[in-house]
Amino acid sequence: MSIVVYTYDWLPEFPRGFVRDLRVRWVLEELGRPYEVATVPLSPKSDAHRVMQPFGQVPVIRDGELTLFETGAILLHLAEDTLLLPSNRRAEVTQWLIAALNSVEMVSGAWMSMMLAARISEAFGPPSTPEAVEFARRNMHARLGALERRMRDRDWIAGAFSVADIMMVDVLRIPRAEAQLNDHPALADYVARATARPAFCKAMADHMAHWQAADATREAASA
Ligand SMILES: N[C@@H](CCC(=O)N[C@@H](CS)C(=O)NCC(=O)O)C(=O)O
Repeated sequence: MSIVVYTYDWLPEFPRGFVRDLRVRWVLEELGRPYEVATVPLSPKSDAHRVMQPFGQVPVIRDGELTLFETGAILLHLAEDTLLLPSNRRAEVTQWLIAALNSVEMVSGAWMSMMLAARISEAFGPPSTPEAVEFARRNMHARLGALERRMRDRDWIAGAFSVADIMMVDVLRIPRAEAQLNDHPALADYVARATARPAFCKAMADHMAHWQAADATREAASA
């Protein structure tokens, strides 16, 4: 039975390409597993959505009888018993997948939300909070520096390419898009290497096509 990946029915331009259904699509492409995409309304959030994802977020997957949210749990579930989570490297790969979420994304996410707050306040007032953004940025770079040192002498984070690389690289894509990897060349190369993979390219093309189709549906509805 094919897996169903839930994402939003539509989103404005700026988060497209970074919505976390991308990491789920990427794993499925790496594994060559077919999947369907279903949508939940962005606004207002529906009760049916909150039953599947208590925080009203995406992605969610349905795999047979199982409904699962949290991309960490989804990636581990999908990678189980595959080359993306081999039993002889299971502990190490899991360690790095969790490091992506809990040590890197935790600080890059905090920095990102301050950046967004500062950008919004620049546009609409009250005054922005540059010191707070700078504090979060330094915090993130301390973590990125440690990761940079590890990636200087290896291609992938935990031995051969694994589900931990999918998680880590997807977390690093936002700092890279905001030019935060310019002083971390090993990390920039790592992201470039991973995102050159055919599975990533296919996942990204399908992810963006979804948003283009959503624009067309919206335009047709408002015509
Ligand atoms: N920890 C969650 C985070 C999910 C998340 O932040 N989803 C975003 C899209 S990438 C979302 O739905 N944001 C809208 C909201 O929080 O209302 C995971 O990894 O699945």
